[in-house]
Amino acid sequence: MSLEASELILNKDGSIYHLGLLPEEIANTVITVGDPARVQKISVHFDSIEVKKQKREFCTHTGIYKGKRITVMSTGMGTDNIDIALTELDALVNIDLKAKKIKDKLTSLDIIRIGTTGSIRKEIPVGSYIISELALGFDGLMHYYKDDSFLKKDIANAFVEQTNWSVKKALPYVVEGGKDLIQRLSSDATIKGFTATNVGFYGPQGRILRAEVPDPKMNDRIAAFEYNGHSVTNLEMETSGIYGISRLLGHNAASMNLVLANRATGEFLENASEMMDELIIYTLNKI
Ligand code: R1P
Repeated sequence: MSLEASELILNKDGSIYHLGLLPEEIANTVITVGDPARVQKISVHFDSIEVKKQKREFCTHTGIYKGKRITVMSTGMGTDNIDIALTELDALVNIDLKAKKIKDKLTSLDIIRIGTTGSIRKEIPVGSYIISELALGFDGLMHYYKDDSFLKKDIANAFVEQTNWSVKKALPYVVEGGKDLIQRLSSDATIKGFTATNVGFYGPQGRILRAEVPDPKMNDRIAAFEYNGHSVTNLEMETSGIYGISRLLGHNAASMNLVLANRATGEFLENASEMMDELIIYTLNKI
């Protein structure tokens, strides 16, 4: 049975709808970043670049770094974009776009996020590199898919109970990253973390400029949560979606994040650009 034109949407040139990419234009190792400007900061290190494409917030470069073919792609901000980016990346490798049929032999991608984040713990200072072993999704994305077998329900339940999480928000979910990939990317230079993914940057992360939030102590309660040795380390906006969709579709994912802000001390990193360059080179040399 082939997929309907309304479900698997292709552009006139046969490329996938939002990413604007053809199957041959992506590598099996994909680096994702939030900021489109970060794509060039990564591909500048490539020995050669074969593809440069941009559609909406999805800017993609594919090239060779030290003999390895790598794609780097921006996703924009948020797990709503991650749903699109990862589902379409999967379609590029696992669906025959011409026949509109799922392939018999499936391909597993390595998906590595290089992002920025805020720490909620005093002991994880700005300038740290956090690699997420687990993600805590406040975004609700994974509740829209049937398979929930890989979700860590005991941790999510304990979180809801301990923090008295408001029922007006989406039910939090917990999902693991790809263990082997995380191990390969870890070293003394990185801190293993449990990353909470929020649906926004201001109210959803407890930032108050003009609009009040119902629970100004939310981040303290998130930081106080502990279950079987798991404590939340940082907040950002993509990792739970990347880990969730990757698990769902059989890909390996790891999320590396530079700590720009420390929400517990109020500090913000001054040499963010240099430290991001270091994280980029570190990651390129490990994958
Ligand atoms: C917010 O400023 C954005 O920065 C972080 C958050 O997850 C969110 O996307 O990541 P990126 O720097 O990768 O965009």
